[in-house]
Amino acid sequence: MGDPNVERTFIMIKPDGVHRGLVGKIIKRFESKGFKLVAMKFMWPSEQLLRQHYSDLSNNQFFPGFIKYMLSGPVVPMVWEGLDAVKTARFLLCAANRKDANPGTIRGDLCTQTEHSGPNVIHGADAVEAAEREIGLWFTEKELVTWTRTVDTWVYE
Ligand code: IDP
Ligand code: MG
Repeated sequence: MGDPNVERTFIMIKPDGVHRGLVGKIIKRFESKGFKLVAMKFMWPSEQLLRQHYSDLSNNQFFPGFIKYMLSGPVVPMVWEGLDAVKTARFLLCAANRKDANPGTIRGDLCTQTEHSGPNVIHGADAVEAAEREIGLWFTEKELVTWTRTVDTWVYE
């Protein structure tokens, strides 16, 4: 186990989050939680990249519709670093299915309809290994910025 303070997670604002103008609000949640931004892009992903990213879902009946949704606009892939970043980010997101997402969480507050779990604003890696794989898919090593927040010298002794 590495130092949990430097765990990294992969987060992506999905097309509905971008179309609905929720980018700033979502980024704010991670900043407020004390996470440090390591990388971020604004891009319209290729179908190939999305199929690679979501390869474990490809046998599901909903997959073709899901890919169409994910191709419906640009997305904001990001890497955030912090204490237990993967697990903590999943708590901030909450359940994929909107009716199970608690108020106060990103999905609970921002997802609108409740009958299925399609457009749900945000993706978050569900394990450390998944985060590493996903970071490698969306970012080059050079795009991951190593920096120290000046505030950290006050927060962490
Ligand atoms: P997660 O995003 O919380 O990790 P997963 O079950 O891993 O949830 O599913 C990945 C994504 O696939 C979901 O966020 C959602 O956008 C989509 N998805 C999952 N189940 C369904 C479904 O039954 N219909 C449509 N889309 C689905
Ligand atoms: Mg998942």
